[in-house]
Amino acid sequence: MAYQPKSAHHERMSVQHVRRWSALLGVLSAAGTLAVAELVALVVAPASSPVLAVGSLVIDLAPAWLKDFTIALFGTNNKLVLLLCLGVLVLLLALIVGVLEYGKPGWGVVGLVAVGVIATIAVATRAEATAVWPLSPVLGVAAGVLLLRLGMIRLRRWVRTTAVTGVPEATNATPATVPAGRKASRRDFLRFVGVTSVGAVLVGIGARVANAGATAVDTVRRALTLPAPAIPAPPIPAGASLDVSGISPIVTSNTDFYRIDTALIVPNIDADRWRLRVTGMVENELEFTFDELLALPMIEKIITLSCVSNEVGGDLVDNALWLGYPIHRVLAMAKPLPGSDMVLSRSVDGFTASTPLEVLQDEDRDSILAVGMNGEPLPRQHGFPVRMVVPGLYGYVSATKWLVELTVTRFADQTAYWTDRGWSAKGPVKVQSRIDVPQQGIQVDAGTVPIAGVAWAPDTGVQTVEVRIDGGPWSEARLATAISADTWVQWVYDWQATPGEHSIEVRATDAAGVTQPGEPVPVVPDGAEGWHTISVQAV
Ligand SMILES: Nc1nc2c(c(=O)[nH]1)N[C@H]1C(S)=C(S)[C@@H](COP(=O)(O)O)O[C@H]1N2
Ligand SMILES: [Mo]
Repeated sequence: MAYQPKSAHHERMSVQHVRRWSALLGVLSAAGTLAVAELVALVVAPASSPVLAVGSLVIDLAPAWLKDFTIALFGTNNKLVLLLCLGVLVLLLALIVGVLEYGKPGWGVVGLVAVGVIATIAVATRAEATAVWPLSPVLGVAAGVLLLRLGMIRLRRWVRTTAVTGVPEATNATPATVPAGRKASRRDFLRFVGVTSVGAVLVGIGARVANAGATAVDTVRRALTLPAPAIPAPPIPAGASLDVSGISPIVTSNTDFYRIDTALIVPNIDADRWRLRVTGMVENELEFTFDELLALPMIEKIITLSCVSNEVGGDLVDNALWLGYPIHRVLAMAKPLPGSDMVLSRSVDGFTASTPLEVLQDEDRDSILAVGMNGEPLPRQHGFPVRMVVPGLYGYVSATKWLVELTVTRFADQTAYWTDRGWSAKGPVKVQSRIDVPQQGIQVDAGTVPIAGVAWAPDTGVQTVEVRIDGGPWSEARLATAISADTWVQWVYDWQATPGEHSIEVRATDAAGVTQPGEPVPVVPDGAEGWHTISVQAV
C-alpha cells in the first residue's frame, strides 16, 4: 500500500503499475477472506478457523520423515515454521489471484475459490467438525471474492481514466472533465483499498485473538477431570422415559440444550485465574479459586432449566444432570446480615440476576454452583467454569453463567440486568406443559394416535396432565415416573382419532394444586401463560 505510482494522474498508467495494484487487490481479498472466516469461526466454533485447520491438515498429511526432519531442524518451533510457510504461500497465491483477475477477469476468482475448496476440506475433515464448520471458510471466500470484484471495478475505472489522456475526443470528455474524473476514480480506488484493508486487519486480528482465547479455554476444559460427587444423583427411575417417538428425551444432551444469554461472544475464562467473591451484607466475605471449589463435597442433581421468554409450546426449556456445590453452604459460611433478602449474582460479562436469599438458603431446594453438566465440565456456552442452577426459578433470575460474584443485598437496594429492562424482579417458574407429538399441522392416520409431551413445575412437581380434543372434556394423560419434583415429566394420552380436522390442547396441574390458566398471557414480565394448542388432520 505504500506504493504510489509515479505521477499517475499525468500519464497513462504503466503495465507494471496496474499489475502491482491488482496484486495488492489479491492480498486485500485474501486478508478479507481470512478476517471474515475468523469472524464466522467466532460464532460457529473457534476451531473452524481455516488457518489452523489447514495447518492441522498439513501436519496430518505430512510423511513421518518430514515431521522428524522439521523437528530436528526447528525443534518445538516447527509449528511456527509451518504457519510461517503457510503465510508465505497464502501471500504468493494472493498476489497471483490479483494479477490473474485483472488480466483474465474471472480467473482470479476461480483461483480464490480453489484455495477456498482446499480450506473447506481441511475444516470439514477435522475430527471435531460439525456440519456448520465449513461456514467459516465458505463465507470467508465469499467475502474475498466480493472484495476482489469491487476492487477490480474501481481499478479498471481508474486505469481507463488515465488511458484517455491526450485523446479526449475519443471519449466525449472535455479536457476539463478528464483530469477531474481521473482524480475522482483514483481517490475512489485508494479509499476502497484503505478502508477495506484497515477493516480486514482490525476484524481479522480481533477475531483471531478471541478465537485463540476460546481454543485455549476449550483445551483446558477438555483436560479437566471433575471430582466425583459426594452425593450422586439417584439413578433415573425405570419408568421415566415413555416409548413414544418424537417426544423430548428425558435428559437433554449438552449440544441440544437451549442457550440464552446476552453475550455476543462467549466469554473465555481462564479457570486458573477465576475467582468467586461473596460480598455485600455478610459477616464473612469469601473468595474461592476454582480448585478450592472443586475440593468441596459436590452434589449431583437433575434439574429442569427454563427461560422466562419461553412462549407457550416453546423450546426454551431443557433438563440436565448438574454437578456442583450447594449454594446454601456457601451462604452459611458467609453469614448474611439481618435485613438482606437478595443475592445479586454477577457474570464476568456484567450480566446480573437477583435471586431471593431465602430460596438460596433453603437446604431442601438444591440450588447449586454448577461446574458439571451431563458428566462433563460446563460447556463454554453454558457458563464455564461455574454457573448457578436453581430449581423452580427462571434462568434470568437465577442461572447466572460465567459466575464471578455473589453480592448479598436487598431487593430494595439493587436491581438485576433484566429487571432494569422491564421484567419482574422475581421469577418463579409457572407450571407449564407442551405437546411434542403429533406436530402442529401434520396429518395422522385415524385410529389410535399417541399425543405426548413434557410438563414441568420445578420445585413443586407435576401432579396431573390433561388433554382435550376439539374443546371437549379434559381427559387425564398418563404420566411417566418423574425423576424428581425438580424435573420435567413426560406424559402420553392415547387418542382415538376420527377423520377430520382436530384441535388438541394440554394443561398441567402442579403438586400444590395450581392448574395452568387458559387465558393467554405474554412472556413479559414474568412468564407466558396459556394452554399449548395444536391442530392436526386425521385421515
Ligand atoms: N452471564 C449470563 N448468564 C445468564 C444469562 C445471560 O444472559 N448472561 N441468561 C440467563 C437466562 S435468561 C437463561 S434462560 C439461562 C439459560 O441458560 P443456558 O443458556 O445454559 O440454557 O441463563 C441465564 N444466565
Ligand atoms: Mo431466560
